[in-house]
Amino acid sequence: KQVVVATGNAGKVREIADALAGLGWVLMPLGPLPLPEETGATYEDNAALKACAAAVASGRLALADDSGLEVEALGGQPGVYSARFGNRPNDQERNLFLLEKLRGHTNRRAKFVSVVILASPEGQLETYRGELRGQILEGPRGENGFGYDPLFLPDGQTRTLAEMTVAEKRAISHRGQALAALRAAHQGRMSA
Ligand code: ITT
Repeated sequence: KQVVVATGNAGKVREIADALAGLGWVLMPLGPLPLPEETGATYEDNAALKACAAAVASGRLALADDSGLEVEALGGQPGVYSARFGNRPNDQERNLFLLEKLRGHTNRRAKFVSVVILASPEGQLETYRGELRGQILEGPRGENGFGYDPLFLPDGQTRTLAEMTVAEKRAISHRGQALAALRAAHQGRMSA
C-alpha cells in the first residue's frame, strides 16, 4: 500500500519511516504538493488539514503529524504554534527563545503532544495521539532529533531526546506512541 507522508519536516519523515518499517507500506514523499496553511485551533484540526490536502491532491492515502510542546509555566504555550514560536526562523533560535521565556522559572515541566492522522482521498480519517511528559533543561544537550529535542528531558530518563537514537526516541515519544497505535491497528490487515 502506498502512503504519502504529508510533512515538510525531515525529522518527522525519519521518525515515521522508522516507526512504520516492516509494515509493508511504501512511504511516498510529499514532493511538490503544497501543504495547506495550519489554521486549525487543535493538533487534530491541523493534522486533518495536512493529511486530507495531500490525500486529495495525490489520490492516495496520506499520513500527517501535527505536534507541539506545551510548557506549564507558559500556560501551555507554544502548543500548536510550536513550529513558529517567537517568529524565530529555525530550531536553534526557537530553543534560545524558549530558554529566554523560561529564565527564572523553577517550574520547567512540559509535555510533547503528537496527533497522527491517516486520510483517504474519499475523506475517511483515522486519528492517533501520543504524549510525552518531561522537563525543559537550562541548556541544550545532544545533536540528534529535531526541534526542542536538545532541551527536553523525558520523565524517568537521564538523556535528552537529542541524546537518543531514533529507535530509543521512538520507544517513548509522543510520535512513537501515536505511530505504534496506527501500526497495531493495521498490522495483519489484508489491505486498506
Ligand atoms: P509539518 O507541518 O510539515 O509536518 P512542522 O515542523 O511545521 O512540519 P508542526 O506544525 O506539527 O510541524 O510543528 C511541530 C513543531 O513542534 C516542530 O516544528 C517542533 O518545533 C516541535 N516538535 C514536535 N514534535 C517534536 C519532537 O518530537 N521533538 C522536538 N520538537 C518537536
